[in-house]
Amino acid sequence: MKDYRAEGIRNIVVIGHGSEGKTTLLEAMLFATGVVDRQGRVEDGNTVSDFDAEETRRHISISADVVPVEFAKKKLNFIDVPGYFDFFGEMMGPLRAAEGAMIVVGAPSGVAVGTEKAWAQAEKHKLAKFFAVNQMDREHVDFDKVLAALRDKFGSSVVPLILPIGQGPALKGVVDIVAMKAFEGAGKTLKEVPIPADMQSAVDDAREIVKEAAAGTSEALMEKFFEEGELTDEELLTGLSAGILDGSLVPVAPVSSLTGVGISPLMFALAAYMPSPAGRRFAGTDPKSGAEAERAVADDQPFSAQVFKTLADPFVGKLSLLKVLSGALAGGSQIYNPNADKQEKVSSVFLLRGKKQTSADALYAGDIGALAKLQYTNTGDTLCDPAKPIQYPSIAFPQPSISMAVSAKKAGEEDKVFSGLARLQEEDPSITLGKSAETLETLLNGQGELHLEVVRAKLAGKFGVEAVLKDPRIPYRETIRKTIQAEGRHKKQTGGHGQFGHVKIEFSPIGEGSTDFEFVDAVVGGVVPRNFIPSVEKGLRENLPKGVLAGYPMVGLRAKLYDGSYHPVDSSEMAFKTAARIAYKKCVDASPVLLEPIYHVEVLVPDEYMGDIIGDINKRRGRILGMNQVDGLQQVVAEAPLAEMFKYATDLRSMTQARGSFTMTYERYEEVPSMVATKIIETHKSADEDEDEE
Ligand SMILES: Nc1nc2c(ncn2[C@@H]2O[C@H](COP(=O)(O)OP(=O)(O)O)[C@@H](O)[C@H]2O)c(=O)[nH]1
Ligand SMILES: [Mg+2]
Repeated sequence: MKDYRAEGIRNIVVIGHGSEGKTTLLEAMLFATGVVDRQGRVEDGNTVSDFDAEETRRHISISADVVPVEFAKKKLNFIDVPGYFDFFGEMMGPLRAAEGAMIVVGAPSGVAVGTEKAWAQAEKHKLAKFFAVNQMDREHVDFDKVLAALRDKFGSSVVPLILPIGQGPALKGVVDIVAMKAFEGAGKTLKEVPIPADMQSAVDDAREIVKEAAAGTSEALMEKFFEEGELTDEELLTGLSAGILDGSLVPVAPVSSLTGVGISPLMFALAAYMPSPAGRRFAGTDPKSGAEAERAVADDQPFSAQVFKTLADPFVGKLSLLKVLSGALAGGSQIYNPNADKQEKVSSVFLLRGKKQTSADALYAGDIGALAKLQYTNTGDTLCDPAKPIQYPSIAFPQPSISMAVSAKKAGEEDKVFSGLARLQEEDPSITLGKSAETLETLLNGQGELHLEVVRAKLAGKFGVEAVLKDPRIPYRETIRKTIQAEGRHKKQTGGHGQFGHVKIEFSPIGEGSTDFEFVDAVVGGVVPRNFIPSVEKGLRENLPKGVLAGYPMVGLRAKLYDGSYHPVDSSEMAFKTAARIAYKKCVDASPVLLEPIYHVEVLVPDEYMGDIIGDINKRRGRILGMNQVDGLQQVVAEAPLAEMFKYATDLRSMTQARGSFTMTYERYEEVPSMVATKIIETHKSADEDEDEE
C-alpha cells in the first residue's frame, strides 16, 4: 500500500441493516481494484472482512474490520461494521474514527430499521453520508422506488448522483450524473459508453436536481445558478463537497456487489466527494491542567491518536486499532496514555486490511492503523506525545439490555473462563461482567441473546474453555404476614455429652417493605442464660438466607425470645443455635409469602407499536403508570416484575422490528401473587428433592 497523507485519505464507516451486502460490497471493491484476484463470498467464509471464526461460521459480521481500498489516488479507509443489533456496540468506535458514512441499502428491501438507525448514528456523529443501493442485480428491484423511499424517510437532501442502466438481471451499467458519462461492465471490463437515449430525460432531470442541490450550499453558487442556470464542473464539485460535508446533500449510487456493476463509479464518487480528515480540529483537555486543548489533523502537530477498537489477535496478542488525530507516529516511539496515566512503548506500527497486518514506517495524521501489545491501553483511550499531552473524550458504549448467569462448564476452570471473558471484554466493551449481590451469580451482560451466545462461542474458540449461560436466578425474598409463637427444643441425651437447648420465640412481621431482621431479647428470670442468648440470635441469623417457603432470603422478620429453658451440663451455644433453627422453621405457620423485585420500566417506541407494548406489559403482570411523548416517540412508563422481563430485550426487538428501546431500574419488592408463588415453591421443592437424591 502506498503512503497517503490526510488530503488523500477518506475514513468511511460502512453501516446499514444486517445482510444488505456491506461486507460483499467491500469485497467487490477489493476485487475491482485488484487487491484480491478472486472475489470472496460471505457464504464461503473467504471474504477479506468477516475473518473471525465466528463470522465465517455464521456468515454474518460480528466485529468491525478495517478494509482500505486505493482508488483514484486516494485511500478509502472503510470500516466494515456489523448490521445486526446484537453487535450495535461495534459501531461506536468506528463512528468516532470516520469523517463519512456509507449507508448500504438493499434494493430488494429498501429502507429498513437498520437504515434508520445507521442514519441516526451518522447524524449524531456529524458524519458526511452517502447511500449505496446494493443488490441492484436482484429480481424485481426498482431503483426509483428505493430512491423515493429514501427521500420520503430522510428528506430532499437525498440526491441520486448515479443512475442505473437497466436493473435486476438486466442491470448492465450506470450513468454518472456529475460527469455526464455512462459506464458498462465492471472492474477490468468496465468501459465508457454513450448515455442510452431512452435515459436522456431521466439523466437531465437528475442533473438539474444535482445542480440545484450543489447551488443550494452557498449564496454565491445560488446566485450564479439563478442568473445563468448553469454551474461549471468545478463549481459543481465545490457545491457537492460542501453539501456532503454539512449534510445538506446525501448522494445515492446504485451498485451490484455480485456483478460488480457500478462499483468503480461508486468508488470514484466516494473518493471525489467524501471529506478528508485534513485540517479537522479535535477538542480535548490537557490531562495535567484540565484546561481545554485542541489538535488539528496535520503532520506538523504534536502526535495524538484515539484507540477505537481492540482485537485479541491469536498471534500478536492484543492489537489496538487507532486513528491518528494529529502529528505522526513511528515505530520505536515512547507515547503517553492519559486515560491510564502510563507511558507505552511502540514496537512497530501496522496498516491493516482485514486480518492482514502490514508494518509501516509511520502512521500520519488522519490515517487509521494499529499497534501491537500495548500494555495499559483500552478502546476509547487517547495516546499522545508525552511532552504535549492531550486527552480526548472517551467512547460511550450502549448499556447492556440482557443478562445471563455465567459459570464454567467444568469445575476448576472458573479462572480460565473469567480471564477469557476479561480479554473478550477488552475487544468488546459492550459486554460487561457483574456479580448479583443477592444470588451471588456472575452475570454476563450484553446487547442480546445472540451477542452472549457469540461471546460463549468465542471463549471456547479463542481461549479453549467452555462456559455455561443460564437465565439468572430471580432474587426472590421471603417474609411472614402473621405473628406466631414458636418453640424450638433440641435435646440429645443418648450417652456421651448430651445437648439441650430450648427456646420460645415470637415471630412477627416488621412491616411493609422492611428488609431488616430484628432480634428482641425479652427473656426474664434467666430462663435462657445470658451467655446463650447471642447463640439464639446467631442461630436465627444463620438461617435467614434460607427462607421456609422456597429457600430465598427471609426479610422483615422480628424475633422476640421470651421464654425457654436450659440444662446445667448439656446446654451449649450449639444446642441453643439448633433450638433457634427448629423454632425458625415454624415460620411456615406464620403465613410466609414470596416477595419479588419490581422494576421501573420505560419503553420508547414509534406510535404504531404502543398498543402492542401496553398489551404485552399487562401480560407480564405489569402496570402501566403513564405515557409521554419523547423526541417524536411514545414513552410507555410502567412497573413490572423482573421475573417477567428477562428476555424483554429480544421480545421488544421482535415486537417493534428493533425500533423500540427500553430502560429498566430496580424499584422495590412486592408480594408474588399466590398462583405464581405456588409454581416457584414447587420448582424449588422438586429441585430440593433432586438434590436429596444425588
Ligand atoms: N444478489 C446479490 N446478493 C448480494 C449482493 N451483495 C450481497 N449479497 C448477498 O447478501 C448476503 C449478505 O451479504 P453481507 O455482505 O454479509 O451483508 P452485510 O451483513 O451487510 O455485511 C450474502 O448472502 C451475499 O452474498 C448483491 O449485490 N447482489
Ligand atoms: Mg457484514
